[in-house]
Amino acid sequence: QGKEQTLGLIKPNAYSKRADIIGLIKKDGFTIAEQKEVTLTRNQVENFYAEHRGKKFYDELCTFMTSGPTIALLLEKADAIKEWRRVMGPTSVETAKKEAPNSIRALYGENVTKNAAHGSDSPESAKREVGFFFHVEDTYAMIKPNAVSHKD
Ligand code: DAT
Ligand code: MG
Repeated sequence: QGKEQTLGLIKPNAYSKRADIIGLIKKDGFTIAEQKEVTLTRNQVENFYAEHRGKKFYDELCTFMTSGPTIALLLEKADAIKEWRRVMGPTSVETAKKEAPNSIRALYGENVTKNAAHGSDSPESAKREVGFFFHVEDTYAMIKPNAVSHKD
């Protein structure tokens, strides 16, 4: 069976637990093909989470995501997109603690905003989100702090 790729993020509230979380990821059989640490700018987060623009939690989400370093992971495994969302657990930490007590969000999340991890939700979003953090030279230079943006 062919391996699939997905984007995983360790969000700023869980940065201090990154070693534990990366340990769980490896124990669950993922290959970490690429890894980088980045403190996202407001503009980068607003682009990354553009699908949520206009929702009532959008501003709080964007503020949180710029509050400290994020670890971006290019994860590989058979059925990686679904598998990674299973390992992360539900978006709501409350629900995660009830329904998936060993999940990353149950173990390391604080609330629905500071929920420790991100994972792509479809092959289309995985392609976009992997491209956002990796293979920057092939897409828009949105992450590399010194790169020239095509939009300037
Ligand atoms: P997921 O991260 O599980 O894919 P999502 O795409 O619906 O969930 O939302 C993106 C992030 O936005 C989520 O990880 C945390 C935040 N968020 C979602 N719903 C929220 C809510 N009702 N209140 C506060 N933050 C929310
Ligand atoms: Mg989502």
